[in-house]
Amino acid sequence: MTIKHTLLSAAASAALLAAPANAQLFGDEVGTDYDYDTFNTGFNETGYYDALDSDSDSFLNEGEFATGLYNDYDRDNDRMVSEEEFGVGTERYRGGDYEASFADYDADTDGFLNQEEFGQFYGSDYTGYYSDLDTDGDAQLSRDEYSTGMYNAADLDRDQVVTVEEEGFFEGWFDGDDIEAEIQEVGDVYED
Ligand SMILES: [Ca+2]
Ligand SMILES: [Ca+2]
Ligand SMILES: [Ca+2]
Ligand SMILES: [Ca+2]
Repeated sequence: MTIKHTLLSAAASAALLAAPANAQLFGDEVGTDYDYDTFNTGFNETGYYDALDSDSDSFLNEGEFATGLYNDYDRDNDRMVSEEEFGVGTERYRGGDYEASFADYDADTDGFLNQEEFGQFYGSDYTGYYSDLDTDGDAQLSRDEYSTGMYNAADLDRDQVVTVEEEGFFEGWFDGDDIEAEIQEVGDVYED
């Protein structure tokens, strides 16, 4: 997968800037399409990235990224990834055609992936995803690399606009839950 952010044409940006300021993605009521810059400004105000950056060095190392991924897969916040959550998360990040077998990673066959089991899955299926997001290749995700990567992941049709429908990618991200507390509870998932 190639992750590359292309700037919108000036005309398209101007049209988007003229759109209503109300934003569904970041909590208001009226749906709004997002170009990258508008998204990025709103995203940085949410504190989401800072919550993932648990050692506060302003980068996401691979462990911090994996913990955030686990937290996102775990839709119902019971700190376990069910088979259904596994399917939803994998389709969201990797697309509907991506093949990954839950049973391969549920080592104790209790029907859930805990952090250690998910870490095995991460190590086998996501390290390349992380390096794709790391566009400058320094083995760290900067704030911009992360927000660009997530924006592009949400932009399913790759038209450089995240429409209200495509915003479903971020469902549950900015719902007012204490993401920092969630991340602490998840703890370590993967160490490279
Ligand atoms: Ca960090
Ligand atoms: Ca769960
Ligand atoms: Ca980087
Ligand atoms: Ca799109």
